[in-house]
Amino acid sequence: MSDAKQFLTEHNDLTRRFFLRCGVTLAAGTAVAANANAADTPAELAPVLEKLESYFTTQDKFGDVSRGRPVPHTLPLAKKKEVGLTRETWSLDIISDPDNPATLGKQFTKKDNTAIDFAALVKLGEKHAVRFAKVMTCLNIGCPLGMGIWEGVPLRTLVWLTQPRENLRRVFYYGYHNDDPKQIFRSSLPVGRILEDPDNVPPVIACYKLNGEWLTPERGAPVRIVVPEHYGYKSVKWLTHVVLSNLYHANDTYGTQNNDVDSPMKTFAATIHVPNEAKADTPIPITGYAQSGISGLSKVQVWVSPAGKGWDKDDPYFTTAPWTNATILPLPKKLGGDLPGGAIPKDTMGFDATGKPAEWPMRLAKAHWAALLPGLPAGEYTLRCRTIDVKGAAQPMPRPFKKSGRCDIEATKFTVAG
Ligand SMILES: Nc1nc2c(c(=O)[nH]1)N[C@H]1C(S)=C(S)[C@@H](COP(=O)(O)O)O[C@H]1N2
Ligand SMILES: [Mo]
Repeated sequence: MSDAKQFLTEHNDLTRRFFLRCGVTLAAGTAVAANANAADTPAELAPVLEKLESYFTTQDKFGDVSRGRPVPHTLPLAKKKEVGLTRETWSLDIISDPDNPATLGKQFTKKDNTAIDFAALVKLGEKHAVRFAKVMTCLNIGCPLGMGIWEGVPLRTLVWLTQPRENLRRVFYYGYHNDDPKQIFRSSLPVGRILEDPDNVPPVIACYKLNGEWLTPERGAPVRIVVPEHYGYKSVKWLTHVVLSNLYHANDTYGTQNNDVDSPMKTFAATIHVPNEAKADTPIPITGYAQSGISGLSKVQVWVSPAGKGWDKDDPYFTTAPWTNATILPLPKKLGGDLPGGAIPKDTMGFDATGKPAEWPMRLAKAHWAALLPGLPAGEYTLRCRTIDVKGAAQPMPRPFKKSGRCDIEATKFTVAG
């Protein structure tokens, strides 16, 4: 065994024993029932757990990815009213694609005064609305923009209103873009995805509420699309048009920028807190988040190695490294996100009547994790983290293609001072 491997194996054993000594809360691989602030949390971890971001994100704290000159949510109120970007003035065209027509019994247009207005959408919501938790992540940005409970009418409810008969294979949609075709931001889905939901994935929705409140202009008010299993670009804001088409392939604007527009969200982990400099032989508290993508999340794992030691060339994803399980934290009591009454809204998919999640960690959502590393001798180290999906496959691998969603096995350097 090489020196590096020897060290790592020993360190791994140490880590495992250390975790066990930390009791139930941090026992590797144990289902965590306790709250993050529970009394049996090791003292070293408590301060960094207190500093963790809230589980849900308030609307104004979301990272914003908005195109347009000017960006539509910055328009003055009078202009917003004029162009239909308020709840009172909004309406939605649902039409057949002139270039690849679908055969519809009915179309809804502003021109004919038949477009669906906000009151009609909310009325449909009384019977059909759904709400579900989802993390919003940009395909081109490493970390999630925010975690929310999104609410709206399933897009299929609107599609069925058109009485489609045949030649309908794809649905594309776009939002307000300053009436300038060059600024259009369009996304698309196969019609089958809109009409049916795979596994336990929630429906694609025409969304008007986030965390129990009307969407804010920045988040896409009055109405945006939200696609549960996809990166953010499919969730078009300031929605104005849904187009039913016989096109048989994607025509997303994001695709023209070399992005893989068929790749759903991936599972990966990243750190939030790693000390820049730790003390020798003193336990090191680490926190992070994980995104549960389409293949779910069962474990977060960490691995510390001396910096610059390298690894087998034949094992670029470190599959044989001595990974140790970190602890996935439970849903905290304080949910954040300015949820009304601080509670999960009633009838949110995936939660029971008391607000308890049916499965944890939740798919297509975020989870926080923590680990307490045993003390290390002075030196430079690299901390890596990865995830294991629900089928037991390590993620994110083997997928190095950034354009299908950035997520590496994160590597963070830190120093242990002598
Ligand atoms: N109309 C419109 N919708 C849009 C965008 C845009 O530029 N214009 N950006 C998209 C992208 S690329 C992402 S990642 C998400 C970000 O959503 P957020 O700003 O609410 O966090 O919005 C999507 N919806
Ligand atoms: Mo994005």
